[in-house]
Amino acid sequence: LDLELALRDAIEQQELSLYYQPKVCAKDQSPQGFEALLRWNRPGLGFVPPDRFVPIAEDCGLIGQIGAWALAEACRQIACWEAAGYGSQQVAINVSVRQLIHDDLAGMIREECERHRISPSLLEVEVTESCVMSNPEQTTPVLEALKRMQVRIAIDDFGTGHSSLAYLRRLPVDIIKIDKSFVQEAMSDKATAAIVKTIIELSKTLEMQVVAEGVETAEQAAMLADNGCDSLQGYFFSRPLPPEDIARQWHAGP
Ligand code: G
Ligand code: G
Ligand code: MN
Ligand code: NA
Repeated sequence: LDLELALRDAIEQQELSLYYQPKVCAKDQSPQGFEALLRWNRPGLGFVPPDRFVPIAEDCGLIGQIGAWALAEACRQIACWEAAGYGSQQVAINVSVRQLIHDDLAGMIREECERHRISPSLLEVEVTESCVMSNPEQTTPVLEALKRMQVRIAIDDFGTGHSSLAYLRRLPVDIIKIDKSFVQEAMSDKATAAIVKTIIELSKTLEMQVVAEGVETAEQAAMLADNGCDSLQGYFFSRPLPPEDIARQWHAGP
């Protein structure tokens, strides 16, 4: 409850920020875009992990406000990097099921992209399988509306939720993100390695891009590239960083 009150304040006091984690091409490790991740820095107390405050925000109805802020901030950042001569960068945002069902996400994205004069095709929306499958009748039309606007759709944490493969085929999904738990176990466990290969093959069959999350070692990166994974993300390449550090370490100068 304390945290809920503090979180209400955090929005007004501008204590929230976005960090960005690079995604690289598996073949040549060239940068391909970024995932935006919420950070809450409480004055004098340090960072509260999103695993703690996002569920609270979802339960108490603050996630709409926070999600709207994150979307606007990501669009502002894309425009800012473009203006600085860093080119058009692809940015993924994480979206909760409430935002998908109760907010006019497509309308909000259209508005923010117009405001900042950026192409909606630079945005990627990450949703979990459980989020989509919990209410396919309501979530599917939203995803289809986003798709028509050329927003890219990624299924996050793939393999951990209740997925329906039959349903996945009919969703307008562009990208599958292999959950980091599989990536981390694949080197020591044959069955998990087989799951990773199967997800990669599935994504090829469905003509989707496949991204591996949680890549922490060169061995994992090599195994994933050898098996045809398209993109890699994880601490081996970079932790999530504030935008100043991204500009310094990841954007080639103008
Ligand atoms: O940043 P970190 O890797 O600790 O993120 C932990 C969790 O918080 C992840 O599951 C991530 O999807 C979620 N998360 C991070 N940023 C956002 C956001 O902007 N919106 C929502 N809904 N979830 C987020
Ligand atoms: O659920 P989602 O995939 O949106 O969240 C990504 C989470 O994974 C974030 O909390 C991010 O900080 C974390 N993360 C990103 N790369 C790595 C990694 O290489 N190892 C581990 N353990 N966590 C990672
Ligand atoms: Mn994510
Ligand atoms: Na994930």
